[in-house]
Amino acid sequence: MDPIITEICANVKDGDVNAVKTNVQAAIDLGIPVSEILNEGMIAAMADVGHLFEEGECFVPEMLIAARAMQAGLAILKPHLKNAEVVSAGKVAVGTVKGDLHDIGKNLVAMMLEGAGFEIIDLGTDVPPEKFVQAVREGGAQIIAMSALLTTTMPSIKNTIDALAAAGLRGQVKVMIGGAPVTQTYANQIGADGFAPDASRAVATAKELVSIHNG
Ligand code: B1M
Repeated sequence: MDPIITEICANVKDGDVNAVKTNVQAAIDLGIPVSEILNEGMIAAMADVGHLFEEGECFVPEMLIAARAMQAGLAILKPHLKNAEVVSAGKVAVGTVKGDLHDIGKNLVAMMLEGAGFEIIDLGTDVPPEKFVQAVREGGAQIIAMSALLTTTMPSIKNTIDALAAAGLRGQVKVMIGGAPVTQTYANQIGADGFAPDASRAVATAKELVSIHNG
């Protein structure tokens, strides 16, 4: 691994925003693939922070500081996440479900989808089912993309699917889900149309769902 990637990983863990910005830009300038900077540098750092948290060796403030550094790096990577391939337009409402404040994965999914040509309605975090319903009814979203990072907020995904059904909209929107504790099995159980384990596969899933949606 290029030493700069190891450095970016350490910078994110330390929450050193300036060093992350400088080193991510330097890595891009060196021609290191964006996927390597993202996966082996930045996402790996957040995984480490998560392990430290589990072991009681770091706490919520440290997680927040690392998250802020990660977001700073993502802002620099964003223009480079664009996919050259042009896809048919689709409108996706993206949000982290009710009760859940984690937004890095959701932002990454939104960026990758945007880069792949999708129109994004970003509903933010802690999104109640009725806001997703509104995004379909008034915003014309063809896909609802829900992220959940906590086992305790996974039921909010199912509640949102139920709310779409209760509003009579389930037949006109595709639902895709993801986030660390979410699995394909869970997606099948609750009647979601698609699942993706990471942001790049979220693009493939959204493309598939749009083509089904458009018949
Ligand atoms: Co939180 N947190 N956190 N946290 N946090 C986790 C998720 C945790 C696993 C840490 C741990 O214990 N190891 C744990 C959850 C345990 C569980 O439920 N099983 C946890 C906990 C417990 C908590 C609190 C309850 C802590 C507390 O207060 N006691 C609290 C809850 C607050 C709330 O939401 N109500 C909390 C708070 C926070 C912070 C606010 C401090 C901060 C979030 C800041 C922010 O997001 N702006 C934070 C962080 C940073 C984390 C960890 C360390 C990192 C998360 C992250 O950003 N990962 C996390 C540990 C971990 O994940 N290893 C942890 C990087 C990101 C790129 O990955 O979001 O998984 P991820 O997204 C991936 C894929 O999952 C996928 O694509 C992305 C990669 O390509 N993906 C999708 C995501 N959404 C998708 C949607 C799709 C498709 C793919 O389609 C729609």
